[in-house]
Amino acid sequence: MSGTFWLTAAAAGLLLAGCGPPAPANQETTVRVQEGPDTVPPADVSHGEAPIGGPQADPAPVAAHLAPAERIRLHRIRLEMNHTPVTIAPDVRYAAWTFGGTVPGPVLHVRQGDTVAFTLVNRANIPHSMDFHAAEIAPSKYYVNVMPGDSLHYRFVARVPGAFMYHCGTAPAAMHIANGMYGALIVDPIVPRSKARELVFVQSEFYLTPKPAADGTRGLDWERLLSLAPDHVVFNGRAGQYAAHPIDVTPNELLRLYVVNAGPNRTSAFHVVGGIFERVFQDGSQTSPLAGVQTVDVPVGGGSIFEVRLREPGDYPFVTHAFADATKGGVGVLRALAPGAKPSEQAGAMTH
Ligand SMILES: [Cu+2]
Repeated sequence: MSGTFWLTAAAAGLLLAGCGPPAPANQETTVRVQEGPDTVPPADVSHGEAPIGGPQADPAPVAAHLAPAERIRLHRIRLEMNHTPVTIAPDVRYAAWTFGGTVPGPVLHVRQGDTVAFTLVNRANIPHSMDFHAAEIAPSKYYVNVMPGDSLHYRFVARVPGAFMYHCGTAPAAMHIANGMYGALIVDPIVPRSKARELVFVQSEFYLTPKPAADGTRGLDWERLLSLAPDHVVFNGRAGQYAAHPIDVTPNELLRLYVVNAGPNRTSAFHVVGGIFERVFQDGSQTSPLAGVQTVDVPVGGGSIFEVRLREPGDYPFVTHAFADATKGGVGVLRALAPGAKPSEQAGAMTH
């Protein structure tokens, strides 16, 4: 929708009550209302900041379901860094810097006490690096620049359970993160958590150059980044993708949402509309979860674990309740299906 929005006299009279006498109901006058988001007909569902159920042409959504951790104690993980275009919103391609060719990078999943034997390979044309928030090692030894064509290997023990960010730490880190170099590493506790449907959401922002490059991609606008003015705020790399493709769940089943906020700038005020979190494990905290809470901030560079049950069939948006950011794409939908209902397109079952 563009330009102005025209209202009949009767509807305009309702909107403009107090601004002068409304036109008679039978008079076919129109009132020009200044363009703005409040002139767009609202979605039927509360917090419907993005259309629910997108057109078929929408790109396939990124996987949200967390695969179980492999039952091994030594995880050999190799990530290649390269620069490649990715889709961040319908019809928006971004010239991203990536771990493994996707934004976010792959979700990594281990158990407390496991060793990660990590190899980083730089296929890009500038230096990059890797900083695991789940590791307790000396940055001066391991979070160092890897030159183009070079590689780096190090190990760490994932001693603390939780939802952790990983990212490139090469300066300026805000640029490397804003360009897409981040992901989530989930560490399960030694005593397994209770059975649940587990989903991972990495929130982040994109700051776009005003015009596309010759190849049609947009790049990073550094001034917009410094002004904290993102064009898109996304879960798992694409604006509103889980509103366009809701994630099917079952009423009353335990949902466990691992939310990592990569930023680089905006706090996530994470909230599920129509739900109250039974427990929230903030960052690596296992011993004293919050209970019975509605919205919990996930700081930039942090990750928390949210447990919630949706009590009846229906669509439940999840958002950052900082609503400018939800409007920019930080919104998705959990669809609690009545028993026997036909499943939606399964967003969580698909991959990049
Ligand atoms: Cu980098």
